[in-house]
Amino acid sequence: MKQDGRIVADEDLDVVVLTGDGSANGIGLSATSGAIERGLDFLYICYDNEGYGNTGQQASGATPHGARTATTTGAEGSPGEKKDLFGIWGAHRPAYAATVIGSEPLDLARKVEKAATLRGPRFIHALAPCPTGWDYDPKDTVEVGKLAVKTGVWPLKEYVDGEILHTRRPHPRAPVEEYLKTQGRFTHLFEPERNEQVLDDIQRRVDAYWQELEST
Ligand SMILES: Cc1ncc(C[n+]2csc(CCOP(=O)(O)OP(=O)(O)O)c2C)c(N)n1
Ligand SMILES: [Mg+2]
Repeated sequence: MKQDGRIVADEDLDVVVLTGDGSANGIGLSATSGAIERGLDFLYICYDNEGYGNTGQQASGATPHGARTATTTGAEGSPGEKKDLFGIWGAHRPAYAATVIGSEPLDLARKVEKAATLRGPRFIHALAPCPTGWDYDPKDTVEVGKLAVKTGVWPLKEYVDGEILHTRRPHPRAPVEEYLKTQGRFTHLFEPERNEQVLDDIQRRVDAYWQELEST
């Protein structure tokens, strides 16, 4: 646009990408990787409702283990693991990356403000509880978000100058069941009988994340 004279050369343009998890983890990932690699100046915000929502909540690369989606309908739910998109961004050494959630608005605001002051590829990854896709009453959105943080399922952190800093450390950590039980997409793990195997798998992975962090 500058070359064509459609904007003046010194115009301050902020490029903001707003995208879902299906696009960020799958459809658009290679293009995004190329943009980070080239050091382009953009703020990339992913609102992550853990599935291809617009087309009917099919499983995406962000769908957590055990969740029921339109394409993972069996007794065990989704067999895969949620992709570590924050880690994928971190591996590119971006200018900044952070995870946020709407139920922690001060943490969210601080990180977005920080991202806005920097230049280069910057990533904000928002877990976005989704009443339709996750099957819960919209009035519980803040509570579901708070439980994602309290149980350690959604770590709040940022990547600055090659280092990862956690901005909240849930202590004591609530059992993941408290979070899972709020959502219809996990009902099959509790009814007609408890699926101890999958529940243990989910808890173990969350425990492993925080234990590794505490040992470093
Ligand atoms: C390249 C491409 N493939 C498929 C689609 C069809 N499509 C439109 S919306 C959508 C779901 C996107 O999911 P996500 O990025 O997670 O956003 P959400 O709808 O969950 O907010 C898909 C697959 C598309 N628009 N473009
Ligand atoms: Mg989505």
